[in-house]
Amino acid sequence: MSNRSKVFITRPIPDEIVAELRETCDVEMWHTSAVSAPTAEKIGPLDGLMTYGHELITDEMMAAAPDLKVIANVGVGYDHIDAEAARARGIEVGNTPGVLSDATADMTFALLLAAARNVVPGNRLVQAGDWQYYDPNILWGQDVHGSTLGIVGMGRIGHAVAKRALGFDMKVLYNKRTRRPDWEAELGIEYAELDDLLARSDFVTLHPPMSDETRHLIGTRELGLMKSRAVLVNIARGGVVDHDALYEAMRVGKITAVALDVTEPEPIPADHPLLTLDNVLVVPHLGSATVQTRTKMVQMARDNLLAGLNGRPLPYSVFQ
Ligand code: 8YV
Repeated sequence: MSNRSKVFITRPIPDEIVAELRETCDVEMWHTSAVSAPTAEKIGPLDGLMTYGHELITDEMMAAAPDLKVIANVGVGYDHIDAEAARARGIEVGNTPGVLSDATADMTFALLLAAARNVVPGNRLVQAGDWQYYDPNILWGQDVHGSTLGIVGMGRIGHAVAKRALGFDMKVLYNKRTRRPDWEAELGIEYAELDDLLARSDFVTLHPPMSDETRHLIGTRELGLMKSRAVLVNIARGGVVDHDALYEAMRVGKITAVALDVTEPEPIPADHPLLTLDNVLVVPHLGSATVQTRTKMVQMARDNLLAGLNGRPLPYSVFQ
């Protein structure tokens, strides 16, 4: 009987890392865009699983996999994995914290600036051949510099966003379950209760982890508290914002613009009502999508996977 570990990778990763894993493991990797969600049947024979994407990994699937030692997630958020069930079954779960904070903060600012300054509608207009003469009265946006930014969910990514905001001379408010007086001192940022933050901010960016507590954190009531000129950016998880409430708010122009890196569900259906609105910008979950960052994330996941398969502590365990 072979003592090579059986490993499954849910999305393509760079060839050199697959080759490295193949030195000691039998590796199967989904290659096409027509991937289906992992099933108990698929996971059943595995020793190790690398998740790249957000398909659910349930207790039922783990129950079917008596030899599964490790789930190595490519990404920091692991709400799609039932980690408590994994822990109870003695399965290690690893993620990739820290390495993607700066890329995700960069993308937060890309979305914030694009939404504030009509980058996408402007491009659409030009591409449509509708730029016939210079019109000084179209597509006025909102000043970013000197405005107030409210950061909801102040972890590593929120911290990186705050640092960028200071370069734009923004006043920064933040909301987090546990206050960070050290970050307040370091960055000159101010703690605010959520309602207060929403009422005072010109820009609100969302970064909390997905949980029962943060599901639909932003709904009709919260959108109602925001300034009419406000811009909202969600780069956390789609479920943090109630999309029905958001559609209604954006339809009536309750706030100026929203930019979503994440949606519920993902992908957002092409006929989703939100996509009919000009003040809604949606990109396909690109927060950490840079050559440098995604490469490092996959390397970290590889390190977690190999450690778990070899009975060593994971370098980046979600249980630490
Ligand atoms: C990844 C993310 O793109 O890290 C996360 O939580 O959502 C993204 O950076 C994703 O997890 C890749 O699977």
